[in-house]
Amino acid sequence: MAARKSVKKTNVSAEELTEHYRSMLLIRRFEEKAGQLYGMGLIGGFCHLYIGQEAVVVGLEATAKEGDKRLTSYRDHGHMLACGMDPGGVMAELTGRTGGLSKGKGGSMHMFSKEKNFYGGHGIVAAQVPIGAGLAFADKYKGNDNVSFTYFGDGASNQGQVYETFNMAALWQLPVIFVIENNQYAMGTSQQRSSVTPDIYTRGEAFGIPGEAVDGMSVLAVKEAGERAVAHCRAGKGPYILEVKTYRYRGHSMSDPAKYRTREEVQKMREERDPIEQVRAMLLDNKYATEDDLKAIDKDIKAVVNEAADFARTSPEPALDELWTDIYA
Ligand SMILES: Cc1ncc(C[n+]2csc(CCOP(=O)(O)OP(=O)(O)O)c2C)c(N)n1
Ligand SMILES: [Mg+2]
Repeated sequence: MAARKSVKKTNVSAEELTEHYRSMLLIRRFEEKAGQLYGMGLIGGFCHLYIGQEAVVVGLEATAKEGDKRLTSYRDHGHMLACGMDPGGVMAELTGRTGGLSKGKGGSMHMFSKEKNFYGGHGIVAAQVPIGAGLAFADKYKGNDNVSFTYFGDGASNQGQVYETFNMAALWQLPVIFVIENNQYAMGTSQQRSSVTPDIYTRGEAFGIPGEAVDGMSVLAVKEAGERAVAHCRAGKGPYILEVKTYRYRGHSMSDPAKYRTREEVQKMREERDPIEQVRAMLLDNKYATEDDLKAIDKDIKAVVNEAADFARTSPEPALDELWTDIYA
């Protein structure tokens, strides 16, 4: 780690900052473990890690209330952990075991939770965007003030169905927050090579949807912007766009050779902008925590993740006749 340059003072409480630290660290350690299990051949199929992007979902979940909906793409483990889904259930789904949240039959990209209002896990790029607006439509129809956090990527933002959804969401003033996680790449294609403007948040202008760009490596900046977006939606003023500028440290998926960017680019981001290190520095600088306190948190989280991994290894594989359950035809 590079030497810290400046002391970061904050008005945020010790409790709140520690909670953000814990939530982000849980995602980081969980994903590192998932990467290891994948390397050991215990996880089959696709596996897209969220490492580097933790501040986005943790900052936004801090603005959510009971009843709000959330859904995202295939890069979904962090979203599930952040809304409180069981780490063991998520990990066991990755290894295809009966204890998994889809009984081991969905895998990394296909998990749901009615209890936590998590509506997937979507493998088709941008497919979740109209669904997110549909969930917002249902809440508006029922007359409550819930919002729908609809996450998608910079690559997905070039899809036609996003603009059809913007039009309808604006027309019907739906309480949907379009969260664009701009991690600068869509598989191996950098945003400069695929998009006419680096500022995706402006793309709602034609529909009268307000939008803003947010520093996605800062959990506090994300939370602050999220509060504005949530207040707008709960007040019945229609949709809102948050383009959260972030970065993924790992490849697009576990099978990505990552030839489209340099190691130095990734290293620079890790050293200078890491969302967890930023909060760690704040906790120490503000004397909210000692190095020992932080070590204890790390130890707790490692225990949770190890327990999840043990469960994912020992939960039985689905029985053969499970092939014929939970299917349409
Ligand atoms: C409709 C469709 N087209 C293409 C693909 C293949 N594909 C999977 S992920 C991806 C890139 C999406 O990038 P982005 O939206 O930036 O999300 P990120 O992976 O960076 O989180 C593509 C093209 C797909 N799954 N679905
Ligand atoms: Mg992307």
